[in-house]
Amino acid sequence: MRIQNPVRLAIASCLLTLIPLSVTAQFAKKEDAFKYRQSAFALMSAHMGRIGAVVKGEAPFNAADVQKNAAIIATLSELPWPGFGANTEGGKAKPVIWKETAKFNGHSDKFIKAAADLNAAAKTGNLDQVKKAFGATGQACKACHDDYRDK
Ligand code: ASC
Repeated sequence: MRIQNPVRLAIASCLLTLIPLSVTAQFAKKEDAFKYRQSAFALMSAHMGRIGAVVKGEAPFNAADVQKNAAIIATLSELPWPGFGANTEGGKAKPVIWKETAKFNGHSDKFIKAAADLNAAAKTGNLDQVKKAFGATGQACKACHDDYRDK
């Protein structure tokens, strides 16, 4: 096998980053959209849980670990939304999402902002700031679940 030319590899990886998220998030079947968005939420929940244990005093405060978890949540916070495109009604999502898109997008924007704030708070290494931002992020999760997720 021929050794890859590193310049070609670099060009290829640059081109890949130019593929917009909207292209990578097209789904052949609506079940694929359910799986995609639910996977993103499940991962966020796991990483919220890790910070939550610290906030509740059930786990020791390790600033570097909290930073890693917050950075992951901030990245994941952007992912589910292209999974709520046209013709993807169903799963645990209430049909009203597709009737009040602007309101739903308002919730997702607020959540993305809260997750970015949590990421910034984690970088300070200050537990009180983490607690405050974690509470706000949890509220943003809950606000959307109350209106838009089936129990
Ligand atoms: C979490 C998680 C949620 C939200 C919600 C906040 O960590 O998994 O679904 O926060 O419980 O009220």
